[in-house]
Amino acid sequence: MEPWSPIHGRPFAPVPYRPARMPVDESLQVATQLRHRMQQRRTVRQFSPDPVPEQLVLDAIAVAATAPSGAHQQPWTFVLVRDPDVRARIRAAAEEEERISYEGRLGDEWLSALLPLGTDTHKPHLTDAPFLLVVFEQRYYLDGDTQHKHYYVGESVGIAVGMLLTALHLSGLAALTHTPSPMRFLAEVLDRPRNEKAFAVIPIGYPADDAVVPDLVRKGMDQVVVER
Ligand code: IYR
Repeated sequence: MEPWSPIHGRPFAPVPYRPARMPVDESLQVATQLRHRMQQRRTVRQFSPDPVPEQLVLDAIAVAATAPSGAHQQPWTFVLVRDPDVRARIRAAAEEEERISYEGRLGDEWLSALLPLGTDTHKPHLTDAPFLLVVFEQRYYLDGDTQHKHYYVGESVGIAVGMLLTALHLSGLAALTHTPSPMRFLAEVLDRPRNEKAFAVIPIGYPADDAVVPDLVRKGMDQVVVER
């Protein structure tokens, strides 16, 4: 059987990997700081109009694109939407889908799970945040008309988005992971090929001066870690 890789077209040769070993006390310091900084990450829904250097967003995308992926197929596309008209169309379509969702499509159980967060159909951040990033998962690889399977697509793109959110936060930016449902309109508005399916819409910027977030509590370590 021949090795197959859409990007490289050849097997990956084993090359030495010898990162300098970090002294343990330094590791512990870094880990504590990181843990503290990540505790401060919050999903933000009100953005400042203040401009954001595009390089910060590109650097965060570059971090996301280092994520591990099934068979190293890197099944993601990050569409950075600039055009105000396109953003207005995305907002209008998303708000229309959300209207149907909040008016009943979600069902009572889902709606009551959202009540503590206070979300609604109003999505001003889609047009107002300095950047709008739409992440697509590549359901399969498209080579002309030929389709090749991709593996663990949702897991791979989910990990990449997690890394993106971490990078944005550590660079001082705020983001919102928005998943309008259904999201088919995004592939249409952004003219994506048929192998791509929207995964999340991520407005990015600085929090508005008067931004508020729900006073939520994160699970403690004793609730998330089990040792055996
Ligand atoms: N997509 C809707 C509803 C929504 C769903 C979940 I799960 C959330 O954590 C938040 C919102 C919306 O964006 O309002």
